[in-house]
Amino acid sequence: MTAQAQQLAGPLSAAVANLCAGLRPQVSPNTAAGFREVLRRLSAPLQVAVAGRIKSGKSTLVNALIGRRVAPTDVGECTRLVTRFQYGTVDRIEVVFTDGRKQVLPFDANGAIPADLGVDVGAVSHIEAYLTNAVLRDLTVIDTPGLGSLDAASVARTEALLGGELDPVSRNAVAGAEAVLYVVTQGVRNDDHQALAAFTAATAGREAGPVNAIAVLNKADTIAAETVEGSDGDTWKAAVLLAERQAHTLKPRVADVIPVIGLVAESAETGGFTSADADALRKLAELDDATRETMLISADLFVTWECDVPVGVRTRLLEKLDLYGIRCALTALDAEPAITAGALRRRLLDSSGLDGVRGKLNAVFRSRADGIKAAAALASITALAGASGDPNERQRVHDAIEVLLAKPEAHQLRLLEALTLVASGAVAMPADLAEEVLRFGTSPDVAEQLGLRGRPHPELVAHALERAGWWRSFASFGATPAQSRVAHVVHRAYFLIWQQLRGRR
Ligand SMILES: Nc1nc2c(ncn2[C@@H]2O[C@H](COP(=O)(O)OP(=O)(O)OP(=O)(O)O)[C@@H](O)[C@H]2O)c(=O)[nH]1
Ligand SMILES: [Mg+2]
Repeated sequence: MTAQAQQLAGPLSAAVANLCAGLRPQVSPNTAAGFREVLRRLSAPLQVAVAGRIKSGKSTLVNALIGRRVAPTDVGECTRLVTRFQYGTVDRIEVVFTDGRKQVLPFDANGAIPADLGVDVGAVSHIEAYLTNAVLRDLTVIDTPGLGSLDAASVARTEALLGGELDPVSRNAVAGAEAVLYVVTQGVRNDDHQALAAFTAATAGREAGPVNAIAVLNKADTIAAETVEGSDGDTWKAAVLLAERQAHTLKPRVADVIPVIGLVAESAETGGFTSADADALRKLAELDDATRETMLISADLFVTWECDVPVGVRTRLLEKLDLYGIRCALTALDAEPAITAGALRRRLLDSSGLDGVRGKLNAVFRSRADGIKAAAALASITALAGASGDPNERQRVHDAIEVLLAKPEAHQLRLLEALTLVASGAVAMPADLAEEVLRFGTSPDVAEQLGLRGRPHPELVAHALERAGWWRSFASFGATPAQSRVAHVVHRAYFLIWQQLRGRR
């Protein structure tokens, strides 16, 4: 128990682990087996699924985040399988079959998962990749096949893996994702219900919301700036504007939408961008302006136009950076002709927006891993008890959870639950109140949670107290029972902020 307790993400996970361990002797063997799985998962790193439409660049982004080109992109059988990237002390790939068998696989010559596995893919449940990369120490990244693909089998596999406790196979095999990084491209418009449906499928029934879901607007380099009003023809500015608009559509199902160029990020972060590439770019930067401009008009012209840099080298540059990345590199070289290959790589990384994605992952997932894991575990426990078919067992588990949630130290857990209820629409709230509640999920910064960023301290204190009072009376007089439950939690949240702020000065 102590070894396990050390790996728990924090006090909330520990409280739920205790609950789970305490209930285990009181439930049926089946439910107890499920609880054991919940306990095991509580002490593992946060599980983040990367989900989205087919060919939206999920695997490319996974590689960029891990810092290693290990997930196959574009072609191969693996793009139809779920792959879990988790921390290990030795690099190793395992194919897990639906009957539970496992088979170790060699990496291919480039250190990636081979495009062809050499096994019967129909019998494969998923792939486990254990890597020594430090990023994975506190985050397990799950690459998923594109949703919206015609291949119903891979969709079913993904849903089974991400969703579920109730599926007897995955109950024992793999646990579901606790958070989602949802990859969208320019295609998502205000009225794109299909995208939202795909999103719901990606989270496979588990409630997703601002607490455990982030979206990225990927392939930002391919956005036609002239189609985005206010962009002044600047691609990145267009991406930022578009991401804001998509956030408007997707919130509060996601905490935010962040623009990124996964391809450039991957090349810059995984060693894909080499000093030979930098040399080739240097040569291109020295071409006369007219030639350069012509070559940058299209990928076709870039490769076929007469110039000193060999066609093969240009094709490679295009594969690694696409035209936008090449343009960024040439601009950097114009400004600083003697720039080193390393510094050029850094510039490309900066232009990719990956730092923004990492920042969001930290702010939304890493800093709240304890709460997210604890909430997911509670949901699993509830689902397991519900599936047992025994009303007494269900009641016992329900009561135990209520006792846990009533404890003061479980406040953060109740707040996460309230956020998800409001975000998903399960508890209806007037728009202004919903927005106020959801602000608690947007940032760990107290002033921002109050909606008063940059305001003087006394104003924050007064506001927290005023809102605490308001929500308490709303809980008692103005609300439906479901709203009232949320309102009590919000009142408490304001009260705790008030206490904390008052103590500070
Ligand atoms: N221009 C551009 N191309 C990208 C970007 N990200 C990925 N791609 C390309 O898009 C194609 C698909 O990328 P993948 O990473 O395989 O996409 P995926 O979503 O994993 O695809 P499936 O797993 O088959 O659904 C590849 O050719 C990538 O090189 C990007 O930011 N910009
Ligand atoms: Mg893929």
